[in-house]
Amino acid sequence: MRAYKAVLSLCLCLLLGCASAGAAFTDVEAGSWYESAVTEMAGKQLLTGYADGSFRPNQTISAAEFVTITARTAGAAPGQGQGGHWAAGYLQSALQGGWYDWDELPPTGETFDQPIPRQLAVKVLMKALLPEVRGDYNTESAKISDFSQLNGRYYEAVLAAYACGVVQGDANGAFRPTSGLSRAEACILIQRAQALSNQGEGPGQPEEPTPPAPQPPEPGPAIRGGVSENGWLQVKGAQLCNQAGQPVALRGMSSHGLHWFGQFTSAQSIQNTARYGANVFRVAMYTGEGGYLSQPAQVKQQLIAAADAAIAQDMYVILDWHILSDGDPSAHTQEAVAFFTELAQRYKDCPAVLYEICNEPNGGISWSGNVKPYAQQVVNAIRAQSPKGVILIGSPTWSQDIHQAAADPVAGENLMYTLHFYAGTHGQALRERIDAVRAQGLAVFVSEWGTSRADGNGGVFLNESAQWLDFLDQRGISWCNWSLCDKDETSAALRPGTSPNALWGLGDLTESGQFVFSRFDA
Ligand code: IDC
Repeated sequence: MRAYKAVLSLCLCLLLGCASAGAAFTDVEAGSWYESAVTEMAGKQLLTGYADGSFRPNQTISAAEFVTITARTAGAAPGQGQGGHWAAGYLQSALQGGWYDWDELPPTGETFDQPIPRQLAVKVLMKALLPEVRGDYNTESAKISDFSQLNGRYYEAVLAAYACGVVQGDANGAFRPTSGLSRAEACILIQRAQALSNQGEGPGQPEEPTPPAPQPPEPGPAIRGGVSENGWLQVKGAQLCNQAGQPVALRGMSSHGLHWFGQFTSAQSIQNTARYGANVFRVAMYTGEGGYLSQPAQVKQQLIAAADAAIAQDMYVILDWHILSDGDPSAHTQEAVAFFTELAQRYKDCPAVLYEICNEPNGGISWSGNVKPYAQQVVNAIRAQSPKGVILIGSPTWSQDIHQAAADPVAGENLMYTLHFYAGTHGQALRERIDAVRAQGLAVFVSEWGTSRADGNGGVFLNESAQWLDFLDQRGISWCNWSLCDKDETSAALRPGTSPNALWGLGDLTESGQFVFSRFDA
C-alpha cells in the first residue's frame, strides 16, 4: 500500500472536505486513504458493500463489480443482459457503448467474476468517463517503467489515463497491466475520472472533427486500377466490369470500426495502402456497438472524411453499414434509408463510391422475410439519387447465405452480393457456393475476409488464405481484407503502435498485413 501513498495524496487533499461522514462499512478504517472515496460513492449509491456490512477494501475487484460501479458513475442505464448474472445488464450496456470488446469479457459471463486486469479496467473507465482524452505516445510511455508489458490494444486508454492523471503508477513507476486492483484502489480511480469528467463539462469540449467539405473532392494523381482508369463500374451477369465493359477486380483493405480505429482512415493511411497496390478502401461504419446509431452526426462526419480521403487517392470506396450485434437490418430500415439517401445524394456524380447496405445479417432472421425487404427499400432509396452506383448486399449467417439471395434476388441493376470468409474457419464449402451462385448469374463481391479465424484472431492461416485468393483471382472477384488497424489481434494488418500518419515499411505490417499487402497486385 505504501506504493500508493504518493499517488493518492492529491486525491486525499481534494476529498478531505467530505470525509467527515465516517466509515459506513465495518472494515473501512476512519482516516484511511480510501475512506472518503468509498463513503462518498456509497452515499451516492454507486457501490454497495456486502450483506455482513463489510466493504472488503483489499479484495481484488471483479470485472462485474468494476464495470457496474463505472457504469453507475457514468449514469448509464442497464441493458438487456443475458444469462442471469447480477451484473449482466450493466455489462451489456458497457459492451454496447464500446467500453470494451466482446472478446475481452464475453457476454456468456464466464469471466464476469474474475479479477479485471488493470489495463482493461483503465480502458473501460476512460471510454466511459473520459472518451475524448488522448495522451502523447512518447511523453506518457516514458512514465511507465513496465510499458513493454502493456498489450497494444490498451495503449490509447492507458496513455490517456496517464496524460490526465487518472493513473500515476506505483513507486517504481510500474503500471502492472495484467495484475488486478483492489476494490479500494478501483474506487479512487473511478472517482478521479469522474471528477475530471465533471470538470470537462464546462465550455470548450468535446472537440468535434473538422466538418467535411460541402462537395466530394476531385481525384488526385491516377493510381493503377483506380477510378481515373476504370471510371463508373457496372455489373454484367456475374462479373464486375469497368466503364468500358472489361472485367475488373478491386482489391484493398477494410477499415476496422470507424468509431474505434478511425485514425487509420487518415489520408496518409489510405495512401499507404494505395502505394502497395490497393485500389479500393472499405469504410466500416458500425451501426451498433456504440457506432452510428448511438452518435450519428459524429460518425457520419468521420465516414464522409474517410470516403473523401479515398476518393482523393483515385481509389474506389465502399460505404459500409456495418451491422453486427444488431443482426436484423430491417430493425433500422428507416435510419438506413435516410443515411443512404443523404450519402447517395452527395456522391451521385462520383464514380468512386460503392454502397454496402448491410455488413452481416445474423441471428433468427431470414433472407426473404427480413434482409430482402430491407435491401429492396434501401436499393430503391439509393437509386432515387444515384442511378448507377454499385450496391453490395449482405445475406443471413454473416453474409454467407448467398444461395438464398440467388434464389430470390433483389430487383435492380448494378447489384452485387457480399460473401465474407475467414481463412481459419471457412473453406471449400463456401468456395463451392460461390461457383454455384455465379453459375446462376449472381455477382459476388468479397467485401470482407480475414487471414484469421472468424473471431478476428488466431492463426494466421496464410496457406488457406492463399488458396482463397487464388480462387478469387481466377474468377476476377473483388475483395477487401479485415482490417487496417493496429489492434492486437491477428487479423489486424498493422503492428500495435504503428503511426497512421507516417509511411509504412514492411516492419510496420503484421504477418497478416505483409501477406495481404503483397496480394493487391494479382
Ligand atoms: C471484429 C473485430 C474485433 C471486434 C469485434 C466486435 O475484429 O476487434 O472486437 O469485431 O466488434 C466479422 C465482422 C467484423 C469482425 C470480424 C472478426 O464483420 O466486425 O470484427 N468478423 O470477428 N464477421 C466475421 C468476422
